[in-house]
Amino acid sequence: MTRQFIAAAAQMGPIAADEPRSSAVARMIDMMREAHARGATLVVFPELALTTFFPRWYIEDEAELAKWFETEMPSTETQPLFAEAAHLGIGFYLGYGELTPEGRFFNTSILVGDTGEIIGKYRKIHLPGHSENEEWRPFQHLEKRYFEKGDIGFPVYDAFGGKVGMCLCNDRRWPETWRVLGLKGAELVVLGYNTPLHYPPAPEHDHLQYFHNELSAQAGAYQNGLWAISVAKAGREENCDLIGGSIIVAPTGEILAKTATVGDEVITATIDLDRCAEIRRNVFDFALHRQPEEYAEIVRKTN
Ligand code: ING
Repeated sequence: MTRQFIAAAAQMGPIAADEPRSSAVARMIDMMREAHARGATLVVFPELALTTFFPRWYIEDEAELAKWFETEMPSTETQPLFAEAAHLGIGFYLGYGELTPEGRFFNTSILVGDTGEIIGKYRKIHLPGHSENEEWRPFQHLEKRYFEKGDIGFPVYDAFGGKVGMCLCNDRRWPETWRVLGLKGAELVVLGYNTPLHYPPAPEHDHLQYFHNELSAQAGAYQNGLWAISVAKAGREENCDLIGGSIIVAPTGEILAKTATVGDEVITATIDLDRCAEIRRNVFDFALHRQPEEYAEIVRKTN
C-alpha cells in the first residue's frame, strides 16, 4: 500500500491589525475548500495565521499584548475551521499565539486530523529578534520579548500514514531542528513563517531572503530525507513587506511547488512518504554513516 497523498500549502496574504479572526478564518476556509477540490487531504497554514504579525510592534500594555493570543483552541472564532476540516475530511497545520491558563505565552502550531481532532502541538524553540524596543529599527522583531521558548521539544506524530513533525519560521534556518526531527523518524515536516523582506541588522542581505528561505527548507529536507511544506504569511502587512515563496520540497531537495504571488494562494503536490527511503537508505543512512561521537560540540556548546 503506497503512502501517497496530496498536500497543500495555503499561503496567506496580509492580515491587517484590525482584521477580525473571523475574516482570517473565512479566508482559510476558502483555501481549504480549494485544496480539497484539488484532492488534498492535508493543508498547511502559516505561522501566527489568525492575526497580523504583532511582534513588529513594541507593545507595553499587557492587556493590549494578550489580545493577539488565543486562550482556547478551537475557540468560537476558529471552530468553523475545525468543522470545515471534519466536513471535508482534510487535516491541517495552524500557527497561532498561545496564552496558556497559567499565563504563559508561546508561538505555537498544532496538527489537526481529518476528523477535526488535535493530533499534536509544537511551541517555537528558536525565537529570533530581540527583547527590548530598538528605536533604530524601522520595525521591531520582539519575539524574544513576547514568547517563551517552547517547552515541548521537537515532537513527531503518527499522522497522514506516516510520521509528521512541525516547526515554526526561524526554526527552519537551524539544521538542528531538521536533524532532531529526522532522527525521530519524521518523514514530513510542516511549518509556517512570517519573514520580512527587510532584515534591519543586515540590509545587504535583503535580496537574499527568498534564497535563504528555499535554501533552509531544501537543505533540511535533503539532509534528513524528508518532505517539507513551508508556508508564508506574505505581502505588505501593516506597512511591512513579508516574503511569499511558499514551497513543497521532496526528500531529494527538489521544489515540487512554489507560490507565485504574495497573497492568498494554494499550491499542491503529491507526497509519497515511501520516497524518503531513496535518501534515508542511501546517502543519508544515519545508522551506516553518521558519527555522533564526533559531534559533541553540537550539544555541549552554545557558540
Ligand atoms: N521571522 C524571521 C525568520 O526567521 C528572520 C526572522 C528574518 C530572521 C530574516 C533572520 C533573517 O524567517 C520569524 N518569525 O522567525
